[in-house]
Amino acid sequence: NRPAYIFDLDGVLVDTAVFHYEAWKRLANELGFDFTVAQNEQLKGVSRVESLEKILAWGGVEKTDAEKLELAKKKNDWYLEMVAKMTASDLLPGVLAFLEQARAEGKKIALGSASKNAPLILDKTGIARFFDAIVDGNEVSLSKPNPEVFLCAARKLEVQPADCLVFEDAEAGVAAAIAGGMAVVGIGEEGALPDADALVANLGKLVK
Ligand code: B16
Ligand code: MG
Repeated sequence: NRPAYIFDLDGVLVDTAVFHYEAWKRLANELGFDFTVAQNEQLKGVSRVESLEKILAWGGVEKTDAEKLELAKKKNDWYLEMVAKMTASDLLPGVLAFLEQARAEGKKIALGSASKNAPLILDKTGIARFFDAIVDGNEVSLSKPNPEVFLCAARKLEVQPADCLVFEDAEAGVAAAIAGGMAVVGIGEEGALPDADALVANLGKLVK
């Protein structure tokens, strides 16, 4: 029963993970290799640059910083083509109802995402209006599991970490919330995210 909620974006509010996966896979394939679905799990909640570094390492490919910048842009352009088609129907089950419930209960609401495209996605899916504060990859450079993104959200909401409940789908995100001294609800299949305080399949399960 905490007064502030902090939501991760990808995997909690929307399923942009599939778009990220498709775009990264296309890039890897172009470079002449592939990676597994299990490896892809390690990219969740991780920034664009760090994701690219991991993928290049898996493929045993070396690139200069300038080339990396170009590759990251290429991936992001493909990703944005998919994001451009998003609407409210791309929200994960129960998201709208849960955000409405949280508002009605007077919760302070923030976004804590690693994505630089977060504002665009909130806009396309029509949920920007629910957020009192937004912290995304444009202002935080330390990737989850570093707690910076969530601590910054708490500061913007003017609450203490102990007042916050984080909703996260990624291992790195759950670790970030714990490191920040916050409680965390994991979003995932049974058995996933063992370190989370609770686990639900989606936010709809928390609608009263
Ligand atoms: P962008 P989240 C994360 O979003 C994604 O899970 C991760 O796969 C992605 O690389 C990262 O955002 C950066 O996204 O390329 O749009 O800046 O889960 O922290 O909301
Ligand atoms: Mg996520």
